[in-house]
Amino acid sequence: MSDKNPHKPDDVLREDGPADGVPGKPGPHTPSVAEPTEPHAPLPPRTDHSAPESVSPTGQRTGADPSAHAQGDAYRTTAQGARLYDTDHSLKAGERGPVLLQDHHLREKITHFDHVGAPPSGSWGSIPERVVHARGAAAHGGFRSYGTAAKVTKAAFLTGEAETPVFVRFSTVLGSRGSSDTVRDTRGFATKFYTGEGTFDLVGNNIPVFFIQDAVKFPDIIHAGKPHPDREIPQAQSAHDTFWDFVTLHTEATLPHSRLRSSGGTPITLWNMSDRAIPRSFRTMEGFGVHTFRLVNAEGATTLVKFHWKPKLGVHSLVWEEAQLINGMDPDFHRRDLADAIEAGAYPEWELGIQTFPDTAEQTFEGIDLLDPTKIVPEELAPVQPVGLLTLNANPSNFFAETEQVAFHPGHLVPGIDITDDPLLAGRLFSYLDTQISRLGGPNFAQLPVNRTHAPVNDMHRDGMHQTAVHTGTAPYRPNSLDGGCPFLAGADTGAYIETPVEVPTGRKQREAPASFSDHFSQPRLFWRSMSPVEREHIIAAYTFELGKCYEQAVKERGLQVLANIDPELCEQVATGLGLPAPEATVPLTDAEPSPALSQLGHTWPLDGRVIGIVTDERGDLDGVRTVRRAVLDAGMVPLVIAPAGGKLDAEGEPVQVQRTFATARSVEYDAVLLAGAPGPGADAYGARDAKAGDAGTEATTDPRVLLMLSEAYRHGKAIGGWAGAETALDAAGIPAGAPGVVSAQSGTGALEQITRLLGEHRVWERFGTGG
Ligand code: HDD
Repeated sequence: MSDKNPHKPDDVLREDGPADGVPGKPGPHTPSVAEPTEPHAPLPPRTDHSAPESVSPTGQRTGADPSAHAQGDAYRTTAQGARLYDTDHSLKAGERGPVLLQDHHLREKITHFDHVGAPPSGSWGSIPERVVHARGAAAHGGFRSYGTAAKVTKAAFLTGEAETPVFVRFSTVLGSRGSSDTVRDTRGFATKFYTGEGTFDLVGNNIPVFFIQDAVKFPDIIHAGKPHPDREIPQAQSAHDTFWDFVTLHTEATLPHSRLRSSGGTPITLWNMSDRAIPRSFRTMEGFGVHTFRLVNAEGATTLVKFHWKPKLGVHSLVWEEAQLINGMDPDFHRRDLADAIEAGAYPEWELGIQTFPDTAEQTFEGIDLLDPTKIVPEELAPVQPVGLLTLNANPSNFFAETEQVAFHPGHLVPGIDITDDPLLAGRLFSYLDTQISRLGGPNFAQLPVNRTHAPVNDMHRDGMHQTAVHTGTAPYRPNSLDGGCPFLAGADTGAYIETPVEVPTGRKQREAPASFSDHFSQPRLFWRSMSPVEREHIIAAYTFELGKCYEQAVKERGLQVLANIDPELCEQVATGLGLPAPEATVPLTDAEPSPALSQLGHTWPLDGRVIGIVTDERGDLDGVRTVRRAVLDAGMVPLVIAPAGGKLDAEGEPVQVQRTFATARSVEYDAVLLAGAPGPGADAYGARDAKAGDAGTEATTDPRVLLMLSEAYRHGKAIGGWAGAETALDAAGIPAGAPGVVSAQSGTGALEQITRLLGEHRVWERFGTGG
């Protein structure tokens, strides 16, 4: 891909010059390596930009409309023009205390953000799409507790035996509703438990750390990640200047003068550059509640916890080229995969687990700040204890009514589950309720079928847009005597939700983060050191790609500085790819003990649902194909027969149904590819038109689409095999005989047996440069 910005003339494709300045000379648009902190007049518009001009009633041009100059003065203000001294920290009762409702700037900033979800154009879907996590897919299912959590919580759905109905929505974060599934991004993993005590929502992600530490920064990170506001490019990508500009600024270490301690984009950015950000399937993702929650047991004792979802199928990712190909070939890849698996009865399952920590005044564990959502607690320090099993077993019957209208909210809590003073969680408690007001058209969204609680509702929320409940009585207030005092309040013994009366830390009312929030590098280093060589190779390639797609030199340089503070090897390799010098670290590098649980390699996973493509044509060993299909099905996997044309392959015996043709099949759909035995002359050509069986003098050439499938499968580390005569096609595809993960056998079952062993590790890791 060209490095050139098609929108900029050559002379502004500069390394160090501005868009509207002299090439080579710093000008007003040259970003600085550090965040500018001295107030100065706004930068002039770029030469290629112009704002709409106002026209007088008589048609005279009156110059640019001043309203086009919002964000056009040196000092940042509220919408009412009051100057701000801090827009990076919520107002708290003490440094580690709860966020205050009186923080009107926080509420103004988040409210404005919440209500900008874009209405999709077109006839389908006429409500604003979610401002983040717009693209998603969902399923119904059930959660069965193991009863093991009773020690730490009284929440009935975590302790009792009854199955709790659930609705789970998976999503990407940045892309709009029509974007592709397999982009590099964090994935949402939101679960609604319809418990008898009220609804509990666990609104998590597939990455256990977050971009920022304080919710007041959420509009900033999302504005930086979303398409550039001038041209609305790029869609659903983080590989662009504004994203990297933001995440590489604002680290205390690189900005010693800044009072901005809370930001911390570095940990999640590293996760996002790892294979975690391109999952193979929603079914093979872990999920995390991210924040530390507080559980309360029947005796009132409290425990701090982090929630984890562990997929039964194992954690499994795509490789980057595969993800990019899928974006074009099947943008609905993840959505389709989830729906197909459920329809086929291969119900995905996740175990819910908790890490537990003593609820101490410090709210730390082994020196790790539990209120900082950019930090994990390694599983080796606090093992994940299983508490129940989630099974997704039904697809929605109406995408709009269920997947689109479902409204999650971290404030949907049940007795036994309470929150902590994590400042990111505090802002979420406001945002999710607020955002539904415009997305779902008013305050009564809880009455939509998918959002209705399974517990009896007895509220006094009268009237309002889309009210469908018919409240009775004449006294919707408390206290009242006219309705006989009804409804009454419950107490601890009658199932009330009572907040834990924890001590509030003392201190001033302030906008500041605790000092521990400014450690942005020790955990990224821990993550890096926990990766296997092949995972490191993928991370290096991802950074090289993403920073390489940035146009601004200063952004690339700052990106390298952040990497130098994580690990010199990572920095050097990426710098080499960018053709830039590698800077030295500006912070001491810690010798963080690696956490093997963070690596996706080194495990053997179940084979359920793995897809095996079987390539054949009418001259192939169809008996062998039938036997292999049956064996694949018996092993709980999915066989897909691929042939030159659709229909049935008729030979003696039962006809073989073709499921994919050479025109519709691409390697990305399969976890492994098998070439059916080719018993006769020309059969190993797999459908090539010029290779009629037995044609003397005609050189049989394998169909180029089969060759492409094989070479892609090989590059992407997939198991490949064939039986009796298939070797010629492998050879034609340039796949060396005896290469790792390439098997050949006398019979189909022999080849399948070997392939199956390889699939347990998901991929043939030795194929990647560093050899796993
Ligand atoms: Fe959020 C949606 C996950 C921080 C504001 N978020 C949303 C969804 C998920 C998450 C999975 C999609 C829910 C669905 O499927 O409908 N968000 C997270 C996690 C976070 C997080 C794991 C940090 C630990 N979010 C976060 C902050 C804010 C928001 C700090 C704002 C202050 N999130 C929203 C939102 C959304 C949302 C604007 C968009 C649509 C919706 O809520 O219902 O309110």
